Amino acid sequence: MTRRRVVVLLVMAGMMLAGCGGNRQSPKILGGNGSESHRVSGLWWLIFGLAAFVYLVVGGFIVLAAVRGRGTPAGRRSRITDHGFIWVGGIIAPLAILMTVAAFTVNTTSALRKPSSRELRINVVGKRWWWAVEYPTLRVTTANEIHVPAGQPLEFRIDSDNVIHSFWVPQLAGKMDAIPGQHNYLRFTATKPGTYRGLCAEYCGTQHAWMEFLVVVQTPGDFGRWATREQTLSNQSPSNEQQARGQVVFESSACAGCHRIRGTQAQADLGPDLTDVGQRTTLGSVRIPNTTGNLAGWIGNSQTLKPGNLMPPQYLSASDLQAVVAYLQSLK
Ligand code: HEC
Ligand SMILES: [Cu+2]
Repeated sequence: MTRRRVVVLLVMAGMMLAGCGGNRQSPKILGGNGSESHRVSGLWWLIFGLAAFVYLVVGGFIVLAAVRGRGTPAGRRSRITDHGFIWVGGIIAPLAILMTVAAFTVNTTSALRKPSSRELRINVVGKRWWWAVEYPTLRVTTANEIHVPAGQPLEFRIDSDNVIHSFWVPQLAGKMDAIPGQHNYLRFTATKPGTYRGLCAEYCGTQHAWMEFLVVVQTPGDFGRWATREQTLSNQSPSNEQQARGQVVFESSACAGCHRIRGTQAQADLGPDLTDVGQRTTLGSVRIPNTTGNLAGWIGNSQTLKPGNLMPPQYLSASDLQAVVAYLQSLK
């Protein structure tokens, strides 16, 4: 191999490996913090191991052939050994390896889809470009940030009311398409508390790249407290004058035509449910952190942050905007 070829190969390997490790925030495919991803990465390593083995053996023969050269002209004896070699190397070994892979794949696939009686059902709907989240048994609705208890089997029912999206949390489970007019189910158990990033894995329009979400895996106790808090939010009333004014502005302006805040006049579903927006850590499907400045900026003109999204700029006076921000922040 010439020196230039070696350099080119090294650069290419470096580029391929650059995708691994590093940024802790990025979703990892072989994370294995959910029952499903654990099984999938187990299968992945098995296939990788077998493939690497085959690669080394074949590579070894190629090296051997190159080193040995043609040698003496082929006689009768070597032809007979070639025969056995083709039977074993060309038919028996590939068959055994492929059948092993097939058996483990079928086994893994059926284990992934097995329903359990203790499941927590979560309905997720892919919107343009955000995720609506509902816990039918808990009577809780939220958006973009999905809280789940560790250790309990989860059943996600995935839908879309527009184009096809795909729900993917690499560290917890495989992808599941969100298809209009069809319920798809994704079952897994998250094992380790933490916040995991999810994303839309099917191109769905201009803001596809900003259609992310978070899965917040909590201990069962923390999750129970979160759910109880969510259930009481609709009985909450503003605790000061500014927040009360914010609520009036919200209910009497365009906001109420697109958003729902349980327990108020705002009961629309075009935008995310804002009943608990004060406890969310991000806005706009993980576009920006949920801070006072970002919240005001989003309401004023979210088009600069997420061009083409379905929320038009809102023209509020400075004091109305402040009041709405204070009101929304109190919803937690
Ligand atoms: C025409 C419909 C529409 C109107 C009017 C509207 N919104 Fe929205 N809003 C949306 C949509 C759609 C999104 C989601 C955008 C995305 O992430 O792609 C959104 C997102 C938001 C978010 C971020 C929520 C989250 O968790 O990501 C906030 C906060 C918000 N709107 C507040 C308001 C306020 C306050 C008003 C009124 C001043 C308002 N909206 C008016 C449609 C609307
Ligand atoms: Cu999408």
